[in-house]
Amino acid sequence: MDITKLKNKKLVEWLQGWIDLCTPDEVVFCDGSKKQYNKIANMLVKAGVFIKLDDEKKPNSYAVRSDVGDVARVEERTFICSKTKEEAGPTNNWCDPVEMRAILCGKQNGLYKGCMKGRTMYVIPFSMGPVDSPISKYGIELTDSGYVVCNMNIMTRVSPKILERIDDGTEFVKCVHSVGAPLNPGDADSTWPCDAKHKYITHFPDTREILSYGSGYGGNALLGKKCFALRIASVQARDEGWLAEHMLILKLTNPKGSVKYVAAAFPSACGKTNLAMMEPTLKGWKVETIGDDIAWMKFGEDGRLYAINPEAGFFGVAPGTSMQSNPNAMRTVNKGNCIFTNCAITEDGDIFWEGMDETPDFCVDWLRRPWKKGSKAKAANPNARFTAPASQCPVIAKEWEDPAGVPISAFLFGGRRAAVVPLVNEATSWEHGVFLGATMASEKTAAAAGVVGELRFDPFAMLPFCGYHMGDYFAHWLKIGKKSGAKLPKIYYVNWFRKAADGHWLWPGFGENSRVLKWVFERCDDKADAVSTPIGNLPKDLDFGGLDMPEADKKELLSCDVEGWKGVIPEIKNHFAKFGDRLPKELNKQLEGLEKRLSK
Ligand code: O2Y
Ligand code: MN
Repeated sequence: MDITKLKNKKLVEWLQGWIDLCTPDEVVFCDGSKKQYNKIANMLVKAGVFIKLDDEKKPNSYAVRSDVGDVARVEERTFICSKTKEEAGPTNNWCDPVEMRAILCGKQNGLYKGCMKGRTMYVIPFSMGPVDSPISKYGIELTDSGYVVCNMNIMTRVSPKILERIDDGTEFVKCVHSVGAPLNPGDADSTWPCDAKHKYITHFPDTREILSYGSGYGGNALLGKKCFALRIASVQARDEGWLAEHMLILKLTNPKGSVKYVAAAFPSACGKTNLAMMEPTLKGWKVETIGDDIAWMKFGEDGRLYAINPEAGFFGVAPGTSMQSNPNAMRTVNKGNCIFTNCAITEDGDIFWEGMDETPDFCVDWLRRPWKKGSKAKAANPNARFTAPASQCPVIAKEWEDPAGVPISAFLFGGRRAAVVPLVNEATSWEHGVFLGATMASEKTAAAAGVVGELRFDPFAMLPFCGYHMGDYFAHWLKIGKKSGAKLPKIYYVNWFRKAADGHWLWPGFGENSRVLKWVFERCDDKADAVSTPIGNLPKDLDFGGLDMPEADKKELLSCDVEGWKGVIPEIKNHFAKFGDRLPKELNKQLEGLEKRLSK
């Protein structure tokens, strides 16, 4: 494929405009084929960017190390460029779209001007979600990073078919990415080119555009993920009446073979991938994975919300992942076909990170230094990642790519709370559930002993990912609940991280979380009892069978700490105040109701 074969004038103009501005030496259209992936990966190996791992340990897999100044998403350099600051709201960085375009695309000294000199521009046509699903959407990412091309091949569906559709007029999200490191003839290239001092991750919701400059890492550069599937998609979802959420999707099967689908929102680093691939300890119960990070949901004709996972791979946090914490993630990466970013490399050509089941005596750390067992320094960067095809997950549900999506029965919200918040709490209504989502929070620092730490609110786990005013986002959730004929999921707030006054964990977590899923499942069928409390419905009984736990701990996990909740109210008020008059009145009513019930 080349640009001369395209017939869509607008598409050609867009593409040619970027070629003219970025002046790459070459333009390559990506087709998602194994052949092209291998060709680019081999080229990256030759350039010293990719390190081929041992084919017995990790078949067809590569390690790559980033620049030390480019190891994570950069929220402070992430901008929503809506027409007005008010539209972006108090939780986003805003920049005037005209100003941002001048900084990035100015014909005289815009950052993109000549930024791909000496490099190849790759044109990646991709689908978020199964091709042809009514819930999926298309994008094209232009990038000068071979690393990004390989990762996008795993994380999204790349295909010439999508370019054909776009050429035929199907709408698409325009994504442009440059590492910001042009090369003059004779310049030596870096193994991780970037412009660490001038990063811009920018979103133009009105024109459905993403312009990313300076970083080659994860969420900053793989533009299908956080930039498109959450920030731009949340705006599309608002305008079109659906939901784009930072949620895992799991399939839960009970011992009788009956199935329900659950979607769950937790802030980053709260174990979403672990829950999505969990091995239940409860006999006869089964969890299978549909997605581990993002859910797009639309109403079906039956009034239920149907969810797809818009992604095709996992970009999982490596440190802490082990056969103990997430055996199915380990099995997924052990099948190979993965990219490991900022992990350590062992002497026998395998990968290592902190928390893995076995620690090698020696390895080379992510900063390329020799590393010895017992060293103080971390072998892997704390935000080291594996990029793995979802299809390789041993517990991937057979319907994970069903274009129709899966019907959601329950939403789970949660955060890390050492005190006050019970193990599970059921919302009494949709509005109450939206209140629970809007007040999602974790303690700022790891609170030790039953102490109420200062809270960091992360509504719906969307704080860094909502592409518009969060007050309007709450209103959108409330509007979804008012859709006529809607058969809405039930809503729950869970907390796996409660500690007792002496500092011990009250709940074992991991596979034992299946006990909470069982209660949720049975509540959805009206088959489990609950106790009404000021904060919501708590389990009358939970299946603790076979768990060696003090009765006092069980009681503490399942009771309403009235005094503790009274202490949280002022923090919720401060949090709500941020949204000014865009905070829906229903949420203030919920807060007043809670306050009244607590003081009865
Ligand atoms: O640091 C990054 O670029 C990745 S952040 C990320 C990756 C996968 C899933 N979730 C997240 C997140 O921050 O929520
Ligand atoms: Mn995430």
